[in-house]
Amino acid sequence: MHLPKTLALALALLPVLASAQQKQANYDEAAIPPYTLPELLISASGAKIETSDQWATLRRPEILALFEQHVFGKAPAQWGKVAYETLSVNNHALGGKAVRKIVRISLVDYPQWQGMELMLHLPKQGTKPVPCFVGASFGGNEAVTPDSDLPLSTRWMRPGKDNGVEQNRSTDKTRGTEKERWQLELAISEGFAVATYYCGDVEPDHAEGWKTGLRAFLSKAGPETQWKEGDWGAIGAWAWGLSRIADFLQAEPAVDPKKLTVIGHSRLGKTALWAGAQDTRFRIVISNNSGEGGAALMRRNIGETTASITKAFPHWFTKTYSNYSGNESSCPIDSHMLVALAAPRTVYIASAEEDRWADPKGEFLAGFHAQPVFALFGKNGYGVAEQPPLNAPVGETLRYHIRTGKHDITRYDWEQYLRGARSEFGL
Ligand code: GTR
Repeated sequence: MHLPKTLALALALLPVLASAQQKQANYDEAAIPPYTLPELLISASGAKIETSDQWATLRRPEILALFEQHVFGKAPAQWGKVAYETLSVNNHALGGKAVRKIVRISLVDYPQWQGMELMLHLPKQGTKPVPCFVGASFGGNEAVTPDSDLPLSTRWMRPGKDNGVEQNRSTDKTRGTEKERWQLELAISEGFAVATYYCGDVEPDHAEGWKTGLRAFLSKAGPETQWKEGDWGAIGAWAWGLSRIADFLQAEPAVDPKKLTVIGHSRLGKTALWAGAQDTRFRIVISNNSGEGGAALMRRNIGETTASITKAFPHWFTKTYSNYSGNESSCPIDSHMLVALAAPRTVYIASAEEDRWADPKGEFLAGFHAQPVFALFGKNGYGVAEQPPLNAPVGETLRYHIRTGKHDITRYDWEQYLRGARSEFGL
């Protein structure tokens, strides 16, 4: 399908708008207006939360509902029967080190939706079920793997500087363009499986993408749907996709379903946080440079703001979220609460020095201010009161690092995540 000209133009202008917004943003700590974070440990009725039980039964459900209502929207409760179809198995993937399966996950009652193509890389040796990373990718499976034998995805792709996408479609030049971001060989060599899917299989990442995505297909009105305040956005839909992978992995004999880690970078880091908040099967939640709408505190007006994100990417969130543009203090949540929703499971937040747009300090502080909830469970948090120096990871159940370099997910980041996961899973 070709996009209408106006939409194609708007998409072409997005990078220009984004870089203009990034240049004009505030980067001065001293210019952040004073703020007070919403209370984590006082319930809506004013009750003090003093035990892990009170947190789990009273406060956690309240906060989850607030995030649905004000930020990400509420996912539908039902989608009928799910079908799994193995499309291919390659026993010699990654130079013979891995087995790679491609499995289509689709919905029996919603055949209009083409489904999502899960790509699962498994270590070759060993008989014991292995822990598994689960994440969404920016491009098709052919972008993630360094192997060149996969058919190219035929779905809509967002053009990027170096992703080989032409006329919104993958080309042979797209192959392997995300391989640095997905350190498959490293993970496999340490005994981990990695499950990925292209986020655009669930919903193409542009303002009109929902019309050809899961959100429209699950709604009775289809592409005529009028999105109301509180309805789910693209991040909610992408997070739904991650949970469908977790479903599949419950019955995959090569994977230990009790050792799942959800991971994501940037917009897909926001997605990982939201998936981890809702789906407790994810034992570790990794936010890599997730920034505004992810780990960064929204009340810190520095770098990207609620106003800029909801203007550039209105489709990521529920409509209600944009009401807090320039008015963050009236929002009943902030990102420390999103991190706290994962307690007592492990959360790893990572920033990059040059990624000022994502507000590294705000990302650090979200974990810092979530610590009281982890403490209710007897869990140790960062173990430090200040953002640590560059390339010096800290923490236990709450982990953090800031590395040198720009907005990205790198081998260094993966090395730290793997170390965290080994310690969490006692490996
Ligand atoms: C930026 C956006 C960020 C971040 C990033 C990405 O343009 O402003 O919130 O999510 O995209 O996903 O790479």
